Amino acid sequence: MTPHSIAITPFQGQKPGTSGLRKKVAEFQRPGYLEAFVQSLFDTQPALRGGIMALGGDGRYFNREAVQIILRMAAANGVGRVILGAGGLLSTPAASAVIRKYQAQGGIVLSASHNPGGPDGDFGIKFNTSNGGPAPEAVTEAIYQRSQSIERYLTLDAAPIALDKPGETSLGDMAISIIDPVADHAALLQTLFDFDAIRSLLRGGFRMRFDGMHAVTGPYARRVLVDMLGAPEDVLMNAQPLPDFGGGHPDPNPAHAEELVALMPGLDFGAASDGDGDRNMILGPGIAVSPSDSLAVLAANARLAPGYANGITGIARSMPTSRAADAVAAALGIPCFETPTGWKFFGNLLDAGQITICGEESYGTSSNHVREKDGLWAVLFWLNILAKRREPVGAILAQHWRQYGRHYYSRHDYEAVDSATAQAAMAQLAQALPGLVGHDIGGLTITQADDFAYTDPVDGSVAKGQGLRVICGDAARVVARLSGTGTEGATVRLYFERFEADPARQQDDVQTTLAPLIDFAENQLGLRQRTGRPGPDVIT
Ligand code: VG1
Ligand code: CO
Repeated sequence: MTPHSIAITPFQGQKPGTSGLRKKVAEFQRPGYLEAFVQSLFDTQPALRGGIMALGGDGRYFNREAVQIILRMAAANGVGRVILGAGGLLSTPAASAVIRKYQAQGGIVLSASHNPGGPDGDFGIKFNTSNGGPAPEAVTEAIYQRSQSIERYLTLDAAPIALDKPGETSLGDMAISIIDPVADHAALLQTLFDFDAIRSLLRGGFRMRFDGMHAVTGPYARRVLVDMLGAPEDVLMNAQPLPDFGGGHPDPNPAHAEELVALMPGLDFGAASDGDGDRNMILGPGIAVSPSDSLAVLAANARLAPGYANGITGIARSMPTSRAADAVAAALGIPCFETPTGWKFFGNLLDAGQITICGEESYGTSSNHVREKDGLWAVLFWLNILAKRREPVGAILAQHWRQYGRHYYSRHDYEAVDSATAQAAMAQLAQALPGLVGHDIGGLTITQADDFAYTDPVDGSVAKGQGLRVICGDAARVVARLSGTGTEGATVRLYFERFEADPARQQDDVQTTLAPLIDFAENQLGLRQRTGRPGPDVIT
């Protein structure tokens, strides 16, 4: 099997966004499209030649075809060994764990995460580096630059390999180790949490459901919750991965997980994760835990879990994530870092040991056990806390707010807006920023208004244009930014945060509490008016 070279011309727009390259399936199916991007990756990542590469995806439509294409290309490009999840599956956190365990030089994860799948849905490809984390911007930029001048790709003529059974095989000179996609990740999680305590909680009449949303986490949840922790089979919902996610939107938030939300009055705990298993949603009866609060609660209770019994060194959160975590860090006397949106910005801080736990408002939390966000990790962490504290989710939150204050929080998304309209709205706010300081929002004085820029404290790299923010001291914030994961038009995200120290006012309605901030954003950006929509498409 000799590698051969196929001529191609570059495709426009192969620029990875917040998390990898995401496009409509039809775009990825264009002849040479996936190949052009993958060859750009091999051309710019010489360490993969002769090295080890992990490969797997979230099982969405086109996953299996893409795996075969990438295997042939990897062999032709001289990769030494591919570690492949059986069935072509690996959740994003599992891929991170696998890269680290097998000391791979990198890995490819096939996923468009929470974006819908199926023939008319989205597909995506992400590259993770040898630390197990999403490629930093310098790497994705190099891949993109290469894609703009690519003129050939390398492949082999070979029959598709059988993907589904673990074992050793090969393609040309390249070894392929097909592994159980769940085992390594499950074993890692077991080292972090008190499985005995969780087992006794689950056997003691505790009522929970885990919603896999027909995405990749189902098999992981089955192994950990049912096989290892002894939960009854019926804790699992939608646990069978399907190429179109059963027609659903594999985004674990109360808006998209209605089926689980509807069951909650009769349950003690509900959880869900997204397409590629890196997000998590946590519900208690009558309460949805905001992801920003979840990060803060995990940090405050970290010592209850064996993996964090010695405490945490620091916390990081993405800029739009509420400052609830900052309050915990201050109380613990540890640093709290504010990074741009996207997990790639946590990598250096984790590698340098400056943080142990990090999270985003978009239902992502994780720790230094991997270099990705980890949905099942967060669910187990909550179960560990519940097993030790034996209090309802709502009581844990109420106590947390009494101690640290409550950061009321909500995100409003205007999805698939015409790009020019979205740009104009953002430009209007950007222009207004310098004049806003000193004005007030509902009686709160604006102390700072800027476009967030970040200098990485470890390597000094700079990321600019990371979101417009209007800050009222510690009391409130309004943030606006454009999504970097959408595949249609532009999605505008508005983030609202309001601090409340008074326990008597910590159980109010979130949207009502945030109303002055929401009105301010409409005055500044005019999204309702510009789009003709009555309000945001999704409120979380
Ligand atoms: C969104 C979230 C961001 C997250 C990213 C990838 O990005 O806001 O916090 O890191 O998705 O998550 P954006 O640019 O659309 O706001 V996942 O689970 O979709 O890989
Ligand atoms: Co995801």
